[in-house]
Amino acid sequence: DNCYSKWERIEKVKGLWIVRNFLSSHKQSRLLSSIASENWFTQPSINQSMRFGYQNLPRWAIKLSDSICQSCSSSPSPFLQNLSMRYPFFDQMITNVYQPGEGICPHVDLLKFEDGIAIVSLESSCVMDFTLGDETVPVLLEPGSLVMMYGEARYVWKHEINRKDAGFQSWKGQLLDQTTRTSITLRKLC
Ligand code: AKG
Repeated sequence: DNCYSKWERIEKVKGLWIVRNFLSSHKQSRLLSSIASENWFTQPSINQSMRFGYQNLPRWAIKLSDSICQSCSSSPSPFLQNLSMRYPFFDQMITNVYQPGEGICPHVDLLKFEDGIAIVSLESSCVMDFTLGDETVPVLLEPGSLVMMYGEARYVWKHEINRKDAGFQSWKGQLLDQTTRTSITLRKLC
């Protein structure tokens, strides 16, 4: 099906796009089961799993990568259309599990990764802040959403998730109900 209309450009941050309903709730559950069956997160001290190399990606990550690629090919962004011809599309994956109150400090992704980075969000909604100088652009990441970053969004703006304030985050004046959040970040090594 054509995902064209689902792509939303975050105007203030050049190169930042989101597909809010990228994964149906059924697909989100299936993905969470696949992640659970990897047995990566059996101890509370382990909250991240990384895979390097296309061959080392789990089957579900390859399927996810394929569907992101397909969606990019029919996106309104010429950059993403062109990116969809890259092969492999992604060859590195990080799955992160964040407990309430946990986030990630402001950063620009390492230069060893090519342009064109995907983040798929599962479970708890959160706000990701994009910052450049004294400007901050908050973006709500709902479960099942896909974010694509390239160009300025990837190389110039920092991104962060700050859930530290006593575990609270708000969006448009509403407190977000914070639970565990799982994310899958897909990238390609240079
Ligand atoms: C990173 O791993 O560099 C991230 O920014 C992860 C973001 C996320 O978990 O949503």
